Amino acid sequence: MTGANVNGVSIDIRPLRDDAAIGEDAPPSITADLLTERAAHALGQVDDEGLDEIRSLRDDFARFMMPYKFGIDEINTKIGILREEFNELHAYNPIEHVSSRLKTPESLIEKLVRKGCDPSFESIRETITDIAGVRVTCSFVSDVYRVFELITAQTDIRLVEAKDYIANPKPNGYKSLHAIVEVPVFLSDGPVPVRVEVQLRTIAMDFWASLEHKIYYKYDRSVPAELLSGLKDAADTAAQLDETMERLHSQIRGV
Ligand code: 0O2
Repeated sequence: MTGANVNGVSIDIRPLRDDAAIGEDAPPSITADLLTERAAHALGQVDDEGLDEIRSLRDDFARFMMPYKFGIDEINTKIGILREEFNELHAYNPIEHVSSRLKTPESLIEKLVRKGCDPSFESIRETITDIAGVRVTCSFVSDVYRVFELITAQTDIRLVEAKDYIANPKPNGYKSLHAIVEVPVFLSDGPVPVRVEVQLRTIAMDFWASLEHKIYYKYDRSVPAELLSGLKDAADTAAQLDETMERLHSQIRGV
């Protein structure tokens, strides 16, 4: 077997780097470029029934993930409204930057394994609370708490859990305020409560967390002690900067 149709996509099953066989005029498809020889061989063993199962699993997964995307849309709309209102009516805006992401299948599987979670959709829904994530970056620590209050006080939002890593930083120095919220998403057959993790932090905390995240993955979670201690120092410096900025901000505003 040299070709297959998986999930409606034509797959050219030829070993990796078999450039001569692919030829310059080969039509675009998920070709040998993307498949290792082993993966190509494994795919070649899948019969029609197997392909149907793969297709059905793909559809179930897409159906499972879809509400999370809509949950992100709902939270982004809420934050966008707050942001616009502050811009229009107030002298300054507490929200500097907003980003969002759906957890990748790889990251989801890694977390399932790490948490020893049963691989059923029901238990994934219960255990993995950051499949949908929205990150809000604020200028000052007081803004972080203010935006948290404004979001969680909305009547259609249910606060499932708050993790205050600003008051109680993680041992590595990580600071952020996490709100796991449930927001209703209105699908054609009715409303579905969807969990979204909203991470709120200052610019300094965000700067630190992005670097730490990169280092953590670069060293595959076994970060050398020297770097860990450097990161902890940097977290302390970031915290001092936040304190100073907050003080100056209060002075300017005459608080
Ligand atoms: P990604 O790549 O951002 O999706 P946990 O057991 O801590 O992994 P849990 O119980 O969901 O999971 O805890 P928590 O504390 O709410 O962590 C969820 C997310 O917060 C993480 O998702 C990170 O985005 C962020 N986070 C938590 N701790 C740290 C940290 O020490 N450093 C950085 N940079 N980010 C952190 P993921 O799935 O780990 O990663």
